[in-house]
Amino acid sequence: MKSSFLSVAAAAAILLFSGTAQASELNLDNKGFHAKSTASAHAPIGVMGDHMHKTGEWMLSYRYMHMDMNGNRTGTTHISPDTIATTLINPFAGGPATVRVVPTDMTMDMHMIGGMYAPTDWLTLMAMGMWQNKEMDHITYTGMAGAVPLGTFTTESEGWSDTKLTGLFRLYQDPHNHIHANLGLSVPTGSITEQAQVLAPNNTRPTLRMPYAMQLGTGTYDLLPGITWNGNDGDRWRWGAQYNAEIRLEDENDEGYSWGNKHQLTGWASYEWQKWMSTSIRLSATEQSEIDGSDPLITAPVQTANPDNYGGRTFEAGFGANFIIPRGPLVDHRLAIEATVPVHRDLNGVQMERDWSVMIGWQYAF
Ligand SMILES: [Cu+2]
Repeated sequence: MKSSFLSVAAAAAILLFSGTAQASELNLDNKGFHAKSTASAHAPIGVMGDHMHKTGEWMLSYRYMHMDMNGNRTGTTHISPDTIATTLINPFAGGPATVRVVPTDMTMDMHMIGGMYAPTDWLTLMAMGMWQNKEMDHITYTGMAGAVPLGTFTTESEGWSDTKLTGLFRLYQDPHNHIHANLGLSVPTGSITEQAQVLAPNNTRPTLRMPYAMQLGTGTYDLLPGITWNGNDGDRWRWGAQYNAEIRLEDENDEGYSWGNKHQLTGWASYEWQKWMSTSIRLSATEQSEIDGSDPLITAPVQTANPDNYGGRTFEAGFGANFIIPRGPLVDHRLAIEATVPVHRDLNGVQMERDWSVMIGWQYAF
């Protein structure tokens, strides 16, 4: 993992420096560029609520994200399925002493549809809905103990997630800096009662409520506070930083638990090769607490059923590119892509680990 991250970073650096020379030699910037904005006016596509709009301006957006998780870790170290099945305590009374089902792979696909509108210069309103699909592969071990595999199975959940309504409030602006506050509310429109058929250690196939990780929403109203700073050198470089959080506004949802509060700090820099194209590097640090409380229907002997096996600290690096269509019938349409890889993970308990994700997006302001 470490070596692949370094090679991605090296490739990005080479791209960055070789492009600097080319762009200044060719100086194609102003030829046929008719768009109202430039590529690097927006942050990397993975940053939400990064920019505001002018009075009366609307924006529509669509983002697609794919996330891939493979294998498990405890804290910062890798742990094998056999070790988990023979050593990780199953906390639920009446079951086996250790967990007997271990997740091995998970994918998430998210489709995010957003709208923005600025009723006045100091306020931009933003709404975002999300449809998601989650799939998790598991290995089931035979009986109450030992490391003999019984078989594998996959669970899937799909549907709308929670809906986010946010206001962006301009706090400060000069030619080189823009600062705004983000204040949002997450409305619990995502289901938290999704079920799936599983392969149990006694070789039966019951249908059970899926563990927390496979549910589609948080089940609670959540506050989404944040602050965003965008800076630029008046030429080709831009940078920014954002703090954002998810704070649960209720002690527990209808099923008896709440997700841990989440805090994220991210910073990025971008370089505009041409007015229609920029590339970016981003770092982000995320901290989330474990789940508080529990759903009494989630008691299977699997690590994901234990609320303590949630949350932790992760550092990720992102490499992105922004494009704006400079002329023609699709002038002003934006396209962007960003890939992220983990740099450091320190997870609570035993959890699947996030390996990489990629987001592509389309945005259009009018
Ligand atoms: Cu916008």
